Amino acid sequence: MTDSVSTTANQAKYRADYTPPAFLIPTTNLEVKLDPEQTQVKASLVVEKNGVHNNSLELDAEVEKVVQIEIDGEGLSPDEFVYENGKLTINRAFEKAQVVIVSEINPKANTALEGLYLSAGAYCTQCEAEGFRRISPFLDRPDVLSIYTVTIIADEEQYPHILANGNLIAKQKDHKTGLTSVTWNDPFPKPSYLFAMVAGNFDLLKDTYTTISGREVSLEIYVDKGNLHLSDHAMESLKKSMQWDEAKYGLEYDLDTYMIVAVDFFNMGAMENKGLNIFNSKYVLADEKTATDTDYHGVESVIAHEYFHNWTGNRVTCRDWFQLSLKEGLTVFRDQQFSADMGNPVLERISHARVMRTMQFAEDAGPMSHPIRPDKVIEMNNFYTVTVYDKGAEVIRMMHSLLGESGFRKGMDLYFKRHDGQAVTCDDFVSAMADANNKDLSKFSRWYSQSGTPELTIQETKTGSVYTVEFSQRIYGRDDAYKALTIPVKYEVLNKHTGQQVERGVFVLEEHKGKLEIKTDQDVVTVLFEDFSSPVKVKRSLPLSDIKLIINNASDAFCRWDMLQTLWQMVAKEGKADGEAGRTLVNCLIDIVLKQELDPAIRAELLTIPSFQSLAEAFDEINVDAILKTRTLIPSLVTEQTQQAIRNELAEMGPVNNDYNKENVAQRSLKASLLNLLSFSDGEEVKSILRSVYDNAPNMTERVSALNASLNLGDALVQDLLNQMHKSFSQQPLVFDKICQIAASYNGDEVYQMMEYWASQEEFDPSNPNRIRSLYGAFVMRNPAQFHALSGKGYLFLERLLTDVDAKNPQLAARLIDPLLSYQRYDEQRVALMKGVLLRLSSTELSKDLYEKVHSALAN
Ligand code: B3K
Ligand code: ZN
Repeated sequence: MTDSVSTTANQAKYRADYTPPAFLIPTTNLEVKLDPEQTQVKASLVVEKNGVHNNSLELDAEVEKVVQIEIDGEGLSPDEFVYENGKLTINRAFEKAQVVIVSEINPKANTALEGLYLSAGAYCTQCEAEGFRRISPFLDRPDVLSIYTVTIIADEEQYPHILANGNLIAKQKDHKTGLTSVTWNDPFPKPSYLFAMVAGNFDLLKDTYTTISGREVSLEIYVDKGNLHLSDHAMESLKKSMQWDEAKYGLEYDLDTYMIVAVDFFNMGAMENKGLNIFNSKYVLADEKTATDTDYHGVESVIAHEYFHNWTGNRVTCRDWFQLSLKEGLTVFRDQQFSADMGNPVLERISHARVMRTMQFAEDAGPMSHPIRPDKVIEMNNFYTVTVYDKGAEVIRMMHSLLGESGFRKGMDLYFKRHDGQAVTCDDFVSAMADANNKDLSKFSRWYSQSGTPELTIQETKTGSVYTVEFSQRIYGRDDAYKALTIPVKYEVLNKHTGQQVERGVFVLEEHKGKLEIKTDQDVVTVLFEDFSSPVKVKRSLPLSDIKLIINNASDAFCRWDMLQTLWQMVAKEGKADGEAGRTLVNCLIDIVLKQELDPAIRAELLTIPSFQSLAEAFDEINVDAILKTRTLIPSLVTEQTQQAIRNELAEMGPVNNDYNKENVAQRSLKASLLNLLSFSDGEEVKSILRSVYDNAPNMTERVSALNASLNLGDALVQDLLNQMHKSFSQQPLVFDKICQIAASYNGDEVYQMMEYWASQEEFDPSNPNRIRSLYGAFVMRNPAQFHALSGKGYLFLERLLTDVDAKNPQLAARLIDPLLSYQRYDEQRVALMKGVLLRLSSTELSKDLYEKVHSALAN
């Protein structure tokens, strides 16, 4: 009847403007007749007024066409409703009614991969945050919970697996049309963002899990035909997650079936739809031939994350999208705890600290900086950020530190007791934690409302037998507005000469300034922020001798690693490797290369060269050349003196046994670090070592290690090994992605030809986000030498890419632009170049997603 005029204004929404929904939808019946270009969706909704008012029913709607509307069985005339600007407004008054809306959508044309779309021939959905409105007009907001019954009609021969949330309740074939209709019911009321449906032809891996109370749950993983052998690790991870959540939090799964569908076209990692998770195949498929240890870890932690959402997110959900961290920060914290229990807790903390310091601190210092609970949003999809997720998880972790393991658990229990089945706020979560522990967390909750990274200045003094550590917190440039945050500082005091422990504890800083006083006659130094106990920047000038002492003696391996990073940053800032800091760093690294008795997992981390971004963190104005230079000079100097030792050790190690377990992973990662160091000593011999590691590698982890190391030895070797990999793994998209990623990281000018070459291969489908991220995402994120080249070529490359991608897939484009947003932190020439790109982009027609980022970058 009416065509939509789909112009969505770039208007901001504010957290402070929240009002409860004017109507509720307790039940939703959907009938979906699948067709690639004309899918028909009939929604039969029970709609009732919420409170006393005379408002019209205004539904969110971004469907192709609204075909028909009925209220209590009576069709509406065209003047009784308006469909424009993303809203379907129904102008007929009622208290409670059966509202039927028939609409039409086009899954094939859906390149944004939001709503219902086709992924390599299979129908699938992605509704979070606001994608359901692209399937059917609805109150598409997380505080409207509804019980869904969904009937999908399709040709069963073409789509043997027809799935939706909950339990299968009916299936029948219409012999006239030849079509099958399948009906699912989800007994748990849920918001529309958790709706999902899938129809496709898959291989199915089935297993069962008996819950702690003895209920048998059917576990089903659906993968593309031919990939069944790649799904075992995902199934094991799922069972471990279910067991862990019962043991750790007393949380049991609640439906009879848990389904996971792996699809190739997906904008992010995975989605926790109730009972029917949809996953990017990258986080499901793995075997040792094609996946690295990092991939195995990724599968295990993403499976866990989505599973944990069943309670933190689905059973208790968010009142509005500003509260996203309620479910994401908490669920990331839970998946971090899980991964630490499954693997190595220190490595986990190192990786969280890396994410925080490189990505989150940068975001929080840039134009898109926001508190973990944002106040203003234009496009919600732009707020699935490292701030909401990872800083959110750090805030939960600090609560855990303050309340202790059992206090935290008491808080979680009370949270579920109070709020199961509800849509709530971050304040509700903090209140449950506070009430369960009789603690006042009102000051602590400032972490939810204040953005930016606190800077802690540390000063140590010794008077008589009192050793004092003074802390003062601030955010540069925000002195008036900055409210003191609660900052737990886990510390250890060491004897300056012997490295022996004098004391260990937790100091909680609650005001702008605070003092930790220790009575001791010894000469001491403190190790601060053990286990990365708070997400803050530390400003402290320690003599090199103390730094060395901490690297060698701190009880917490995280802090040993951390001090070494500080040393790297000092060298980068000095801009030379032969200064005092440079010499100390080289000596420390040499020691570590030679100290074979150290724990291999930690040794591997200590020998990893910090990323460009993590060294950049040390600069107010990022010195690109100094960072690039430091990242090659230091390892070259280390290798100059340890080459033979490294070669010997590598020869002794040989290929590592294939199984994915802690010990093997540690050995492989040590091997990767050693190979990488070795690659800084030039020469044919090193090339042939890398070649032989590649050729003899029993698994993908070792192949990728050899390839990454080859990046330092010229494009010929890289290309050669990449071609070899391509030949052995043709038509395997996830391996192809690794090839793209490595090629795009090559730091010479040849990278452009290399990218062109790989983009011209049959496997490179530019409409698949995984391909774009692997090739071009790697270029902008992992190739600082070329991306930041002074010619401006890297920036122009990104500009063209963004224009291209934004027209088809705004969410993807909005992720790729991130490195440009920090443009103000670079030198004058680069600022001008990057700003030029942003200005030109701002004068073109942009998606809401890019619009928000480009305009906030330019407004600052
Ligand atoms: N909740 C989803 C993310 C949705 C992103 C929408 N743009 C996955 C997760 O965090 O588990
Ligand atoms: Zn999540």
